[in-house]
Formats: sequence, structure tokens, C-alpha cells
Amino acid sequence: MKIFKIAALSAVFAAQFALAQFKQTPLPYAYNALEGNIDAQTMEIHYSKHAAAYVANFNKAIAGTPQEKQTLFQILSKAGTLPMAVRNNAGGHYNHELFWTVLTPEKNTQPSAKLAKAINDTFGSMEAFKEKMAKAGADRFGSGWAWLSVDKNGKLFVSSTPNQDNPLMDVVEEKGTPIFGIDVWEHAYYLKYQNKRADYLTAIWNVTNWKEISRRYDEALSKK
Ligand code: MN3
Repeated sequence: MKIFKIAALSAVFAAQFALAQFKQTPLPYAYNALEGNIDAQTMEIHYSKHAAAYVANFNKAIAGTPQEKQTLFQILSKAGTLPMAVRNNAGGHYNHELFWTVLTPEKNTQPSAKLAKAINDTFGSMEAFKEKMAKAGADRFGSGWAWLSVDKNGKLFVSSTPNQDNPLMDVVEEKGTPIFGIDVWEHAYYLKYQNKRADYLTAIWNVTNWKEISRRYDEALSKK
């Protein structure tokens, strides 16, 4: 009886494990860590409900397909050839995993000298970059993202994508490696900011993790 129970439990465990190819990484700070800029309730629902649903639905959508054995990057790079459920949920998973890391409760993180120079050279100034990023987020009609990415020549660019698309996908016009992204879906800000997306887009700079964006910048350049 005992052996039977263990066998049954192992089977359940194995089944769950097989379905959970992709997983959320733990949030790198507490739900209330960004309070004042992003409220605890929004963070909790966003991480534990919205983002959790993307990864669960992603695993469901690829179960029994060749994508089950591919990397997230391989899947994103041909999102346009895959079912909508794969495109939306693979994007949703990747985008949120990036999003949590580019925010931080640590005050006044700074871009590396190399990234600061690239921002100045590309956009004119940090202020001009922030304006461009805010405009990309504000102009996105409905739901989507604003991105700072590195293109195939190592140049920075700002873009925006609808829904859960991102610059790694074959379907987007401006392709590159995202190093910073702002979620402009209402679920990312509505409880605190309601219709005032612009205020959320201003507050985000108080919790931006420039250390992580700089690390991602170096990583993107090293792959060129
Ligand atoms: Mn979101």
C-alpha cells in the first residue's frame, strides 16, 4: 500500500515536472519593495497571477510539440510561425522575467560608463532617452511594451510592441536584444495610477535597475 502510494505520488510529480519546462524565477524583492512607485498589491497580482498564468499557458501550449525541447530564444525567434497561444505566452513569460530584474528597490543605481556614453551618443542625453521611452510607452495603443534594445550592429534603439510581442521575435519590425522593458498593460499600473499611464511612466525611473540594464547591455554586445 505504501509502495503504491509512493509510486502514485512520483507519477504525479513526474507529470507536473514534465509540464513545467518553463518556470518563473523568484521575484528578486518583496511585493512591497517598490511601494510609492509600484504598489504591493499590483506587484503581487502581476507576479503571482498574470505572469504565473503566462508561463502556465506557455507550458500548456507547447506540451507535446517540438517547442517543448527548444529554448525560449529559439521559440521567440520564430514566434510568427507558431500558434498565437505560443507567441503570446512565450512573449508574456520572457517579458515579465526581464521586467522584474530591471526594477529594483535600490535607490539611484547608475548606468555603466559605457552604457551612459551609448545613451548620450544615440539619443543626445539621458533626459532625451527617457522622453523617448516614455513616448513609446504612452503612444502604445491598448496593451504592450516599451523597449530599449541593442540591434545587430550593437546600436541602441527604443521601440514599442503590442500585446506580449518583443524585439526578439521574427514578427516585429525593429529587431534586437531587449535590455530594458516597461510593461504598459493596465494590469501593471491601474490600481495605483488608473488612467494616468504617464505618471506610471515617470515613476518607473525611481525604481529602474541600471546595474542590471548595464549588465544586459554588456551581455548583448558580447553576443554580436
Ligand atoms: Mn504584465
